[in-house]
Amino acid sequence: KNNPQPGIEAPVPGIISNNKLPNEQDQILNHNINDINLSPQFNSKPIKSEHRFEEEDQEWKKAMALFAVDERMVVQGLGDMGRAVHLSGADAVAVEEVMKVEAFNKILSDKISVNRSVPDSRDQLCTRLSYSSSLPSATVIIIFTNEAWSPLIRTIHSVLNRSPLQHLDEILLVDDYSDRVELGEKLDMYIKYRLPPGKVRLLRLKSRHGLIRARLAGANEAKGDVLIFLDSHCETNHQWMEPLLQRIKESSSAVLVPIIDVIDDKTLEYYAGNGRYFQVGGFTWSGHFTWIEVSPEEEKRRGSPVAPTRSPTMAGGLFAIDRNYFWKVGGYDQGMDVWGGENLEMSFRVWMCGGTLETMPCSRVGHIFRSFHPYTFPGNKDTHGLNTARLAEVWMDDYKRLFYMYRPELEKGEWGDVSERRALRKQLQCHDFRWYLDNIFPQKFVLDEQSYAYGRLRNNASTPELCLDTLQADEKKRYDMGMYNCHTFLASSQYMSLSHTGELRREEVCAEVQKSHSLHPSKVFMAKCRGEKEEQEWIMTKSGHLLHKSTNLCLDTVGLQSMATVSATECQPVASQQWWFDHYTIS
Ligand code: UD2
Ligand code: MN
Repeated sequence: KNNPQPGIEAPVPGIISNNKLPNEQDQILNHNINDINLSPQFNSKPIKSEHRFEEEDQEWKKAMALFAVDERMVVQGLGDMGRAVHLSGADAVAVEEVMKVEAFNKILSDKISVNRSVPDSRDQLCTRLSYSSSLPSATVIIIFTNEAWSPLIRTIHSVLNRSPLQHLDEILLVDDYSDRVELGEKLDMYIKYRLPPGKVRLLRLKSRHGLIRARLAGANEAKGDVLIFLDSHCETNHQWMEPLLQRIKESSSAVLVPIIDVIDDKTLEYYAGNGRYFQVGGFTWSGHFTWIEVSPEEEKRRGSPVAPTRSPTMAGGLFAIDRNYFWKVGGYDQGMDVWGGENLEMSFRVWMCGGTLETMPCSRVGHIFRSFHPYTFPGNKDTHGLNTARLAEVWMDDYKRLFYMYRPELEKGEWGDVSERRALRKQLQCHDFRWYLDNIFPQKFVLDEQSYAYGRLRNNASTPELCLDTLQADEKKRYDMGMYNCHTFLASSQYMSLSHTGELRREEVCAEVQKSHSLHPSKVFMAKCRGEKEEQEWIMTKSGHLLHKSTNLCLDTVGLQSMATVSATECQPVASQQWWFDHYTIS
């Protein structure tokens, strides 16, 4: 029912102190549901009008009864200042089950006030910045499909509590055809009786649109000068909106993202990080969003750790854009379904067509990163794959070859009609993808361009011929490189490059030799490329040896037990040390 495809991953939240201050201690909740106090924010009930019609009076009573059920669950002070909460007893058992359905701890979320406070996670320098009193107005667009009640309501309250209301035109909720009961009449009543009049509006879509078309529907209705999109499980931080509006006032083609703070899916802790450290957006050739470090060049260019920081891509859910610029630069691709890919599409498009994409370090918003999507994917389609194929066809020029190497099944062309998007690119006279790589993301490794040799790395000491292979390892962790029968086509698991800087590498990981004082051979393992000369440098000799520079050992298949790992050993003129790449860019 739910989609096993993971959502985006959380960024590294900076250094978090293990020695928490007394007021930062985790909370442990083991209570009896009958002795809890009502949270104070619920005590101020709306005033009952004297001349209320009977019908409305009935509705009001019904609403109050419904809200009272939620209010009784709330434990005062729980999770305040974003503190972690650990449930114990029967609750703890139930949590395990709920996490499998909701992908986050709904039981705990329901107990935490929708108005809870969060720690100010900003860099100290942020408090010294000042913002214009005449900022553009903003419409905050929150789309959702079957979102759980309490995170959605908490998102709304956090915006109301921590935004400059004079600049908030309205919060526009877009319900993407939810069927959870509480998101029906109860939500209408909540907006009517619990939220400030005129600030929150709900748009209900008549069919499932998917997040991309849902955002388009919201943008169509919005009246603010600036559109700010949020996911439906966020908590905004102090002064989160001002830096975004200020920057757009200065540059209307700047598309801005806040730093996305992590709200723990289980304890609902709002991680404060260390203020200064944050990551920006990258991508993989397989078409996925990744978090990357701010490059040293960008650190120099921006001048200050709290200045707008250029980001090659964005995660997608949380961003601000001038409303007119949003439409001018092409809105979104209407042909994209449900989830995935639209964030890279917009990132490439904005950069290639004259805009900028920047992280505003003084704007921070927390987000619950869920490990799967707690909603359906109609038709069980791989919408991330199909949407990404659309963007590759429109924006990536020849570089789409690298995407299709990872996703050969998508090359068949079920992505539909992209002619309108290609026309848009032409009409806007955008740069090409090569320009984007050279200028916006120069540190991105292009497997077959920045290499002396690339393709399968073959060794024929045994028959059939073997190729270096990841053996399906999880490339996020350090792993041992193995050998496997060579594939007849160039599969991504066997793709290796010998880079211009001497790395024997894949997209993100580089080969290293395990230092050992005892007997050879030494293990060869793959670890994150560090751009460091010593441990990750290899030399290809005329005789086809691959010599690891710092150990003076050669890549060797000798003594290969199973088809498991490959090793490095003393260099000798033997077949087990002779290697061939499929392609050489030098002779
Ligand atoms: C990330 C983005 C998300 C989106 C996605 C790529 C962040 C924090 N989140 O995934 O916004 O850009 O990458 O596509 O950057 N929704 C609908 N209709 C649907 C499906 C989803 O309205 O058919 C809503 C959903 O309720 C949520 C939002 O879209 O509010 C994003 O969905 P998600 O939270 O499952 O995506 P996430 O955070 O893994
Ligand atoms: Mn999300």
